[in-house]
Amino acid sequence: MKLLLKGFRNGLGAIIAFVSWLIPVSKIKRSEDQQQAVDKQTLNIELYQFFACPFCIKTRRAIRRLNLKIVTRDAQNRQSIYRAELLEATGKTQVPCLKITSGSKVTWMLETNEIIAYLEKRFN
Ligand SMILES: N[C@@H](CCC(=O)N[C@@H](CS)C(=O)NCC(=O)O)C(=O)O
Repeated sequence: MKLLLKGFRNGLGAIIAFVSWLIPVSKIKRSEDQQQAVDKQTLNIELYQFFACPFCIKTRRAIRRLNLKIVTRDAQNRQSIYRAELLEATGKTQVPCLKITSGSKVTWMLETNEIIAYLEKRFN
């Protein structure tokens, strides 16, 4: 039963991911210099996520709209080192989670709305 529910959730998530991919996003346009500066900053940001999670899909759409090159890390696969990292850092495997590295300081940010608000404030 649990396995069936999990399969249904993942299937539904995959459909949402596909539909979201089909719906175009209107991306923010920047000058080449501005975009390069933003790209440099986003080298220090990673999104820990599941491919078919609706919260992650919403976050990825915001990232696309903000025209950010943020690398995604798969935290779904039980063997994934990123899942282990996430668990060690936050005490849970909740996604999406944004990892922000600033020098030696690392911040792990949970909650979709908080992540999107942070990215919009920093890069809008
Ligand atoms: N309140 C959270 C909810 C996120 C959430 O429920 N994520 C699910 C995946 S869709 C999750 O992380 N499940 C795995 C877990 O909690 O270990 C948000 O808005 O980001």
